[in-house]
Amino acid sequence: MRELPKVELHLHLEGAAPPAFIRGLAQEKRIDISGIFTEDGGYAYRDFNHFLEVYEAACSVLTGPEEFARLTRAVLEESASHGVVYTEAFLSPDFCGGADKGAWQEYLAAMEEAAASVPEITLRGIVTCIRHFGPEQARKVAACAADTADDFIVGFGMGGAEDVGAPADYKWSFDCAREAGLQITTHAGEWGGAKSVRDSIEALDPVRIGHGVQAIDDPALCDLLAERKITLEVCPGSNVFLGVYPRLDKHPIERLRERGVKVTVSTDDPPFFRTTMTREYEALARTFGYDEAVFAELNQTALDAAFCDAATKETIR
Ligand code: ES4
Ligand code: ZN
Repeated sequence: MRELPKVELHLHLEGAAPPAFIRGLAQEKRIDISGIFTEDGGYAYRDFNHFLEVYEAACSVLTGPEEFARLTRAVLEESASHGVVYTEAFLSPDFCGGADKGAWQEYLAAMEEAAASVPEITLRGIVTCIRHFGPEQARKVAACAADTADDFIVGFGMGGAEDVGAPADYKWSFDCAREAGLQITTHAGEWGGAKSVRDSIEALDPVRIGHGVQAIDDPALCDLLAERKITLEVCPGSNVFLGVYPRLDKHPIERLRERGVKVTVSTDDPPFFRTTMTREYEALARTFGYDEAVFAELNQTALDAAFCDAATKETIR
């Protein structure tokens, strides 16, 4: 399972930071974030909102472009070791100099150069705003995204607390990014129900949705997703770890697939959820009987929905 070539579309770069890497940087910089670690060296948090706080604390040791270059190398080497050949990572100007355009360009250059040093895997970036930082900050993030749209920065998205504000509050940012040529995804239907997916589609017109799994509760919405071929970036391990579903056998990934919804598999924030792409595949094989043919289909769906250009896709196929 580990060797099987994999395409991953939903990975938060900072959220993929190995805890030992973050702890090492904290020691180097004499920043005390010892409270965010468990005794066995993992990340410690109680629930999703606390996760977002711990996530920010971990990011506080990523103080400059060089730290992000080191992070990028560490994350890509780990992904490549699980057979991932192509990955799209959410990159956050908010954690890279506070969504200042000049700073963002420097951080981005460092990440892109670092990615080129790991040739076993192709990385593309999705600039992401953070919903609970508010619409005004999101506009600054969108400006950074629009400013750096190219062959590497291929998308724009939104993560963070799904219960803060409404998708429509972020419409200006998404339109700005789209006009710059970026493709659109947004987190929805992880916590906010099927309504959150519907509202996001109406307000932001995404071609992909991060999670989106709660759409299963609204059959007409599933039909709409299938019809429009809106691809879901499903993160089963993340959903089970955070308690969106009590166990993988209750997770709707297979029911969505049966209904004709385009689904793909990703890890979200692997060390936070104690997962890897290998573990995701093993768990899906065990629980739903997924075999090589199903994994080939999931990877083809992911490649079809990837935001990179056609020539890049050819090098992955
Ligand atoms: C997230 Cl803002 C952010 N970062 C990492 N993982 C996330 N999941 C949802 N929002
Ligand atoms: Zn996510």
